[in-house]
Amino acid sequence: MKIKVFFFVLSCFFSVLFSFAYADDLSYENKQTEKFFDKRIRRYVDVAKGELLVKYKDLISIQSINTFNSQNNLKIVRTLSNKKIKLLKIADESKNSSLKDIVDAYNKNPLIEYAEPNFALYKLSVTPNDPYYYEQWGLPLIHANDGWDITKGNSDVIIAVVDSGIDFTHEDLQDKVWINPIEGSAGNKNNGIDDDGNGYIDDWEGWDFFASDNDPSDLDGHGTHVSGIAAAVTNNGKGVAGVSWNSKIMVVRVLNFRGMGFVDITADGVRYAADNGAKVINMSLGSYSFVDSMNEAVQYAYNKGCVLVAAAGNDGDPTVEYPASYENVIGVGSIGPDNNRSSFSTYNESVDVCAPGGDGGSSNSGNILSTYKGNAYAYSYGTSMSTPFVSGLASLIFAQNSTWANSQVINKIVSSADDLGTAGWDPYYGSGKINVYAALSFGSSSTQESTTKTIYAYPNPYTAGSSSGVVFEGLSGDERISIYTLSGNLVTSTTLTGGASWTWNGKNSSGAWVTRGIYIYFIGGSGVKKIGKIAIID
Ligand SMILES: [Ca+2]
Ligand SMILES: [Ca+2]
Ligand SMILES: [Ca+2]
Ligand SMILES: [Ca+2]
Repeated sequence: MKIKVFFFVLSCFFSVLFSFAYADDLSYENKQTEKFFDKRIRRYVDVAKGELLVKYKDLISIQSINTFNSQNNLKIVRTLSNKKIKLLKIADESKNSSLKDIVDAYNKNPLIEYAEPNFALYKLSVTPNDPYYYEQWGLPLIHANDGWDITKGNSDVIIAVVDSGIDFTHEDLQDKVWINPIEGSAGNKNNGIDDDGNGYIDDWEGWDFFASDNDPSDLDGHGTHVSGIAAAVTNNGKGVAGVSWNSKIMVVRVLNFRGMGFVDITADGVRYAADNGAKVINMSLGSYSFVDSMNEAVQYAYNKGCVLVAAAGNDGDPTVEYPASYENVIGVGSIGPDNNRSSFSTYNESVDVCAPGGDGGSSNSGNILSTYKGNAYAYSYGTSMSTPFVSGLASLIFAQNSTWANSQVINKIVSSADDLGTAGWDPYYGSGKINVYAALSFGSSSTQESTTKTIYAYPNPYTAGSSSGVVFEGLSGDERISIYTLSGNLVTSTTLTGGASWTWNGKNSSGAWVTRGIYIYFIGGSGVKKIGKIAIID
């Protein structure tokens, strides 16, 4: 009994407070809303309860305004900066006035230019409802949540994950798998016929290049983890969020149950992705050797319009890894939650940008949570994890700009990155941390296609000890150049501090002449990745 009395007193108090509030000014912090059916968009929206914005025509008398307002149970509470517009509110809330009827009545009055409810607005930053999203520090770190206001991707943009396959039964991935439209249609799925004539029989959900069959299920877990980072089913109330909510994942299995593969099938896998409609190819894998057949497959896919993204490596030193070091591949380094380079992240000319890859620590919280085989979720770290963040971003840019060339997408990713480390491009962070929001904010503005830099190195072959050395021309003056042996040992390295040319004197970093043979040079810089061979002869 006492409790009821208490509530009665309290409600009286509040009603007094509210009437006072809107009579004086409007209490915006506590303003109530009601639902209003907006005929123009045919849906219910939130509007301020009992409020109306009215624009009066010129030469209307204050008397006629007041008369019409009181006939409709309204009173003026505020004049907007545009003095012709008044905010009106229901004067006596005990009378049952319908906002819809009031709006209609005011719009029919010839003295009134227009009348409309005081529509509510909401902040537009997107927080997906996936329960583990709050563990996914990597997504806000690259401003993915802000970027999702602009686009959440498009199912026409396919990301090929060239990896260990995928867990097709995973609750947070199964709806995202690319289905080959011809092989996947009824009757064609497992009929033993190569219905689309692409050379792979019944490849309706990707291909297993390791086992040469049509079941690229993940026996390792790596490919499932990578796939979830790029494009897990997002905002489904389950598991994790992916960078691209709507892209499809093409499953290309080239790594076995231990996460090991070979370049022959990987090269075929990259070509398969390019030939079957992938726009983005994620390669969270690498080896130390330059392989012509693999490089040719990468360039083939690039020339078909794909954006290729590869992990820089987990050696924590400048050791060169491929495919990240091939030309036209976005090489990705790793950062931890503090924006510092992960200690394991390879630093060299291959690094174009960096993305979250974990701190490599023993506590999970600094590492990357994603989907895992067995319909599970797991933490992992490595530049393998950084790479699909960039692939996801590439797919969002393609979704926003469907006519763009791959070079424009690459340019946008690099040019919108947040610089880290020393100013400008550097071998630790590349051009910086990817920024999804920045990449999409001005995404539709025209972007220059990356100018293909022509850099010459001559004479080549070079006779050791002759003339002045091997001259590199066509440089911008801020690049880093490294010379390696064919087996990957660093001979010498320099970071330019100006000048359009640089000369290698044919000596190693200790000042000794190198022996005859083939050497590989790498040139890295902002939007620049050049690789070439120099022959040293006696
Ligand atoms: Ca086929
Ligand atoms: Ca078939
Ligand atoms: Ca999810
Ligand atoms: Ca930098």
